[in-house]
Amino acid sequence: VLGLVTLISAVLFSCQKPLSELESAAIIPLPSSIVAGHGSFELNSGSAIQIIGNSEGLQGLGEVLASRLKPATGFDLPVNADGGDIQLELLGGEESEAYTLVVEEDLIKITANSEAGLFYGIQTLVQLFPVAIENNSITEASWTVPAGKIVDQPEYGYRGSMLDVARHFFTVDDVKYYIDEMAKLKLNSLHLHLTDDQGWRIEIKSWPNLTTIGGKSEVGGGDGGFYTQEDYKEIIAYAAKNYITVIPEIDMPGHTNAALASYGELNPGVNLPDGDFSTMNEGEIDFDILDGDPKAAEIYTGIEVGFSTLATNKEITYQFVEDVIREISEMTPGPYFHIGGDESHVTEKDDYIEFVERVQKITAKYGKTSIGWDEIATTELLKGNVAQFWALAENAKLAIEQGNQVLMSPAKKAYLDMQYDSTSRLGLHWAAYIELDSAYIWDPENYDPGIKKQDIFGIEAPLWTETIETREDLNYMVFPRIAAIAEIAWTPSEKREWSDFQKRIAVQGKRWDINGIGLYKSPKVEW
Ligand code: TNX
Repeated sequence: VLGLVTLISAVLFSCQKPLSELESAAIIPLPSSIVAGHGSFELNSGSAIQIIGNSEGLQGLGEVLASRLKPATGFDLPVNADGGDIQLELLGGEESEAYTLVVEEDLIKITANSEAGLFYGIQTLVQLFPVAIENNSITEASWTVPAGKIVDQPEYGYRGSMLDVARHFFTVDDVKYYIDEMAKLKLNSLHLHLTDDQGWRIEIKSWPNLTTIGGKSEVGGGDGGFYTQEDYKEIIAYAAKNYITVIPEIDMPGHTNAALASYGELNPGVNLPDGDFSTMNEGEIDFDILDGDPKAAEIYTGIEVGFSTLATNKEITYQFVEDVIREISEMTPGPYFHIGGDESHVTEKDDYIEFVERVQKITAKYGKTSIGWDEIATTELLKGNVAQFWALAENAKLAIEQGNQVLMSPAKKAYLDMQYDSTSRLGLHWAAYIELDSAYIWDPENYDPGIKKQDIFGIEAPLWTETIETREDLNYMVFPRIAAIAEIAWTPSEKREWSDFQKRIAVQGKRWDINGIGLYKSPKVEW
């Protein structure tokens, strides 16, 4: 009997193609489950993309895939409702970002319960083609995809990166470029740090000086710049097509010199009358009796932090804050508004608390959940609001004690502006030098004993731009580390292994090279 079984399985086995290399494919972030099949699928000029299911975005998703495959292959893959050897199927069922990708010899099928899931399946599929798929002109190659099955879903629902467009301004095109690269790594949240001491970057119709004055400076004395409301909406729409939510940040009450330079009345303690000013409302003060209105601050182009504050005890300040939050919230479909709150070193503690508590109520009034840097946890947080851990675990713990969650951006690991080592041509190093292995080897749920898995809202890698002026600079700081952070946010910790990531990131580096991204070639990788 045993002989017969062996014989039968030998016969069956000999009919099959060898096991594919799907399990060692260079997918970043690494999927939760990969099982190799036999043989491979080959894309050809007769291939077609079939969309199955009911949703407005399906056609667009088909086109996303077709346009990713076209430049290198030259194939004009049609997107059809019937017939096609690459199928995208939207299933009914509970909303999630999960997807399943099955590759057989004559069929590729991606299924998901949401458009976002299909979008992530598409990103994985593109990574399964030879790296030459990234070429921008027609390339002779056999466009094969290893057979097998991938079942995948993210570990964290918020997977983000922050771009500081305040210290140096980045154009709408730069931001779109950043969105494209984030999307390929399955990041879903773009936090825009829109204001700081050195510049105000978003048009506010009711306070026009913010951009006519505050928008025209940046670190080092350059011209700065700002987004019109139309520009901002364009960024939001572009992000949405990439299943990315934009989180606008107005940093306050500190980091506000650009606003204070635009409007004198927002400044505290300048030309104020004697007496108990803090109990007076703006309307009750007759500035005419003073020797002039409060003076606007000077434009600031240095990189020191912690010297500025809004006048937290003037009603005009809250009118200002409310106008800004209202105008931005009305343009922002995403549920979050980032209120900053970091390094307010010249705001009295009590004033800080009162201010942050009041501002949280204003964002709630406009339907948004507040996120703020970890210092906001020293105030009473509204339910559901999020503290972004960057420096102090004590603050993260204060948030957790209040029943709020923490967005993990520990500066020692997740800050994309930290230098790789002492020879890095850009960046700061106040928190740490962060080589690629250091950016990869950490676990959010074990980072601090006081922060448990259930306390973690998500993971975000901020890029501060004091030393970053151009897209080239940005590329050097962001790539490859953003891939490490994306994998920490997507892949369960027990699946992550540095030696395996080292191999996959080398292949990813080839893709970035083809796309002209001048990444940092870390000596920790054999590129
Ligand atoms: C600290 S991180 C800051 C930023 C700087 C950054 C530079 C945080 C909430 N505040 O204002 O740009 O360090 O690494």
